[in-house]
Amino acid sequence: MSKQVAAAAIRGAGQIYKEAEEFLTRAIKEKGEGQRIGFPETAFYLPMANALLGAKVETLKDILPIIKHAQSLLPRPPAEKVWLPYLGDALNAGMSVLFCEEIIAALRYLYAQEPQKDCNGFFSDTILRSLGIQLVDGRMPGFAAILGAAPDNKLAVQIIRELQERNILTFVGSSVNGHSIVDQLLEENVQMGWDNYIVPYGRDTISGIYPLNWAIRAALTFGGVKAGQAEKCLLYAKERVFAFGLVLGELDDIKYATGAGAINMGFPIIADTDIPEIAPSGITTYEALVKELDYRKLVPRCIEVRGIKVKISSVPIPVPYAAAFEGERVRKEQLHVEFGGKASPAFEYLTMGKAEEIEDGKVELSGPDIDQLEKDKRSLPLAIVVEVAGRKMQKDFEPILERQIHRFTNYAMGIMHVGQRDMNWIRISRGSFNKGLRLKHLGILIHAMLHQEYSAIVDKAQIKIYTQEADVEKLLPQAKKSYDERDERLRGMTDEAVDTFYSCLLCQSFAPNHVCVVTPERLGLCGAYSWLDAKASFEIMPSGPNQPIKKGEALDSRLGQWQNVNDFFLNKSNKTIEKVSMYSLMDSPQSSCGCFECIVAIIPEANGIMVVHRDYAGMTPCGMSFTTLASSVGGGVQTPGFLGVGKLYILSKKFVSAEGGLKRLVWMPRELKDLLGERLQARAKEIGEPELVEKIADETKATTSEELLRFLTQANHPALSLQPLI
Ligand code: SF4
Ligand code: NI
Ligand code: CU1
Repeated sequence: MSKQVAAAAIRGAGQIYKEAEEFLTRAIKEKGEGQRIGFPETAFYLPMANALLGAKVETLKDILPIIKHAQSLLPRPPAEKVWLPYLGDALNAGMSVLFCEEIIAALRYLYAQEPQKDCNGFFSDTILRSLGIQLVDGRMPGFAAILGAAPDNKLAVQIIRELQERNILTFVGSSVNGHSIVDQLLEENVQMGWDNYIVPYGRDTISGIYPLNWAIRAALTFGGVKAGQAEKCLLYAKERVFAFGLVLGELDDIKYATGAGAINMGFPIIADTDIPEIAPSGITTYEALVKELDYRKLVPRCIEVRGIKVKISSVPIPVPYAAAFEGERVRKEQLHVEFGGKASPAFEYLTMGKAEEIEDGKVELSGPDIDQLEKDKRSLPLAIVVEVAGRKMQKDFEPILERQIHRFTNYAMGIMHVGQRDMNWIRISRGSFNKGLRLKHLGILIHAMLHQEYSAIVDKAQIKIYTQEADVEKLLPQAKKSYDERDERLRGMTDEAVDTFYSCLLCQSFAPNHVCVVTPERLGLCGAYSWLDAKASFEIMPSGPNQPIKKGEALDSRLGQWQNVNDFFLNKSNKTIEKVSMYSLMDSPQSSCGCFECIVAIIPEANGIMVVHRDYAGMTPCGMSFTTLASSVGGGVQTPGFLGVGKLYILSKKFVSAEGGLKRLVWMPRELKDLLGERLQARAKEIGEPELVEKIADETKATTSEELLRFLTQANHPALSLQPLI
C-alpha cells in the first residue's frame, strides 16, 4: 500500500480523534457526565459503537470507554526513518475514525448543530425498513456516497443522473475548497430526498459517518447479527450492502481517514483525481482504492469496482427512465398537462383479450395529443386501456398487471402518477414535454415494461389511449364493472378455499433465515406481496422466491399449522425454525425480517394487543416506540408476543385469530385507524362489535399502560372479558 495514502489516513484519524476528544471534554464540562446523548429515531444508540463494541451509549459518560478504544486503535506515531506503513495500520486508523466521527456527530446533535441546512443529517432506522422491498427485489441495487464537488455543476448533475438511471441510492455531501455537491445540485434545481434516490447528508466530511452508521445497522436490523459481533457486522456490510464512496476533487487527510473507515466495511473508494491506488486486499471484494479520471467512465467504473448488478430498463422514450425517478413530483410550476385527479375524468384499465385480436406493440391514440392543448388549458380527459394476451395469462393476473401501470409510468422522468383505476392522477412536466414526450410514449413504455418484467405471462400487449371526454365516459362503465368483480372475487378468496400457499424468500438477500408464507388471508409483512402476487410471480419465475406450498393436512387449524408449511420453514430457514403458526401471535408466530409495515405487540396488563405502524414516531402503551419495538422483532427470528405484519392483515378474518382476532386489539395510532377507515368499521360490525373502533384507544387517549387500562375499562372494551392471553 502506498505510503502516502497510509500516512494521510493515519494523520487524518489522529485529527478526528483529537476533535472528538476535545468536543467531548467540553461537553462534559458544560453539561455534566450524566447528560443524555443519542441520535433521533434509532434503537441502536450510537450505532457504530453498538454494532462493533456492543456499547449502549446513553450519556456522555458512556462515551468515555468508546473514545478510549478509538485512541487505542490509532497507530503509534511512527519514527520518521524506520517507518514502513502498511494496510493494517491504516485500517486500524479507519476503525478509530468510525467511532470518533460518530461521537462528533452525536455531540453536534446535543448542541443542535445538526442536521445542517438542506441536509438530512442522521438516517433513522425507519428509513432503512421502509426501503426494504426496493433493496431486496433489486430495484435499488446499491448505494453511493459522494464526497466533495464536481468540477462544475453540469458534471455534478450528469454524475447524479447516471447514478439515478442505475437506481443507485446516492448520498451527497462533504465539500472541496468550500464547494459542496449539495449546493451544486441545489443550484441546478435537482429534486432531492429519499424518493428521488438522492440524499444530502451534510457539507463536511465528518457527516459522511451518517451513511456508514446507517449501513452497519442493516446487519442488526435484517441480518440477525447481535450488537458487539464486530466481525460479523463488518462482513455483513461487505457481502450484502453494496455501497461505495466516490470522492470528487482533491482528497485531504480527513477524507483519506474516512475512506479508510469505509474500506473496513468493505466499501471501496473511487476518486476522480490522480491518487495512488490500492489493489485487491481481501477487505473489499475487488480493489479498495481506485482512480478514474475520465468522467464518462466514472460511474460505470464505480459499479464495476463494487460488483453491483445493475438492471437497466431499455425503454425507447425521449426521457430518462428508471425506478429512481418513481418518487419525483411534478409541481404546478413545472406542469405541462395533467389528467384525472381534480383536473379531468380519467381511468386506466388492463384486460385480458384474445390473442388473435391483439397486435403486439400497437399504440393507438384517439383524440388530441398533448401538443394540441386548447389555449390556456392544462388538462385533458384520459383513458388508458391495455389489452394483453398470453398462453399463461390468467384473469386473476389482470389486477396485478394493471397495478404496475403506476410504477411503469412513474419511472419516466417528468411523469408523475398517483392512484389507480378511475382514481388516477397523472402529470407531465414541461421539461419532458419539451424533450419530445407525447402520449404515445405512455403506451410504448407500458408495452416495453410488460415484456421486460412479465414476459412469462404476457405474449402480446396493445395500448389504446383516449383523450376525448365522450370516449372516456363511454368506456368507463365497463372498466368499473370489472373493478367491482375483482373486488368481489378477492373477498371470496379464503385460506380454506385454496390448496396452495406461497412462500416469499425475497428478503433472504438481507435476512438470510427469513421466510414469509403468504396466504389469501395473510399478505407478506412488507405489505407488497399478496397471495395473488406471489402466485403470479411463481408463474413468471418458476424457480424464483415465490414457491408453492401444498397445504396438505392441517396439524392445528386454530393456530394455522400445517405439516407441509412447517417442513418448508425448517428447510428454508436454514434449520432455524421448526414450526410456525399462521394465525397466532403467542404460539410459534411467523418470523419477521425487518421491513414490516406494522408491529403487533402483546399488552399483558390489558389482556390485549396493540398495533403500531412504521410512520408513527411517538410512544406506545407497551413502553416502546415503533423503532425500539422493531429492533427486537427482526432478523428472521420468531418472537412470541411480537409480530411484524402488513397493514391489510389487520382487516383479515385470520388476524391473530388464534388469540381472538380483532377483539383483542386495544390500541393503535390515530393515523392507522384513519387509514383503515371504513374497512375497519366494517370488520368491527362483522364480528358483532360495531362500536369497537371507538373502543380501541389511540395516542390521544393513552400512551401509557395505566392510561390505557383506564380508557379500556371506561369504554368497556371486549378484550377485558376475553380468555386470559397468557
Ligand atoms: Fe420480504 Fe416477506 Fe415482503 Fe417477501 S413478502 S418481500 S419475504 S417481507
Ligand atoms: Ni416519474
Ligand atoms: Cu423484509
